[in-house]
Amino acid sequence: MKKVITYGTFDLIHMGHINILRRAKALGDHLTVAVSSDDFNTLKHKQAYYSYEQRKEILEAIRFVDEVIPECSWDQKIEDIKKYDIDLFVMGGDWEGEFDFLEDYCEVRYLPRTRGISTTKTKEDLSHR
Ligand code: C2G
Repeated sequence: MKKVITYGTFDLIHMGHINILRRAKALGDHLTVAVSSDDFNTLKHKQAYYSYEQRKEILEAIRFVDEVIPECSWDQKIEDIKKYDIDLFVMGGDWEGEFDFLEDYCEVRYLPRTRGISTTKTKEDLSHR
């Protein structure tokens, strides 16, 4: 069984998130999503609308997602890859190159971002209505 992992905040789920989850799952048999904790979002200078628990539950309801774990620090990826026996690490293209160091532990692939959509844009569009 080929196990895939991806990381993110996944706030206000949109088609950009769905597209990366669909493509990541299609590259293997099992997809683990590490969703940023509220404290880690603070470290990322992100203020999510939905709490960690809500974002976790939403992700668990998406049929491409098999397992959701917390992302609490920048430094847990190598440990996660070993602990969850991961074969493939996937991130959107905005992270191109940032996680190449993981190639010592598993395959690393960056997939093109979905153009024209982001959580920030969603919030801005809604605030101007
Ligand atoms: N994404 C995408 N297309 C978009 C928006 C996001 O493909 N239009 C992808 C991102 O590239 C990322 C994933 O969706 O792979 C989640 O995006 P965010 O929730 O913004 O996550 P981010 O803040 O990039 O956190 O340790 C890694 C970090 O936790 C990633």
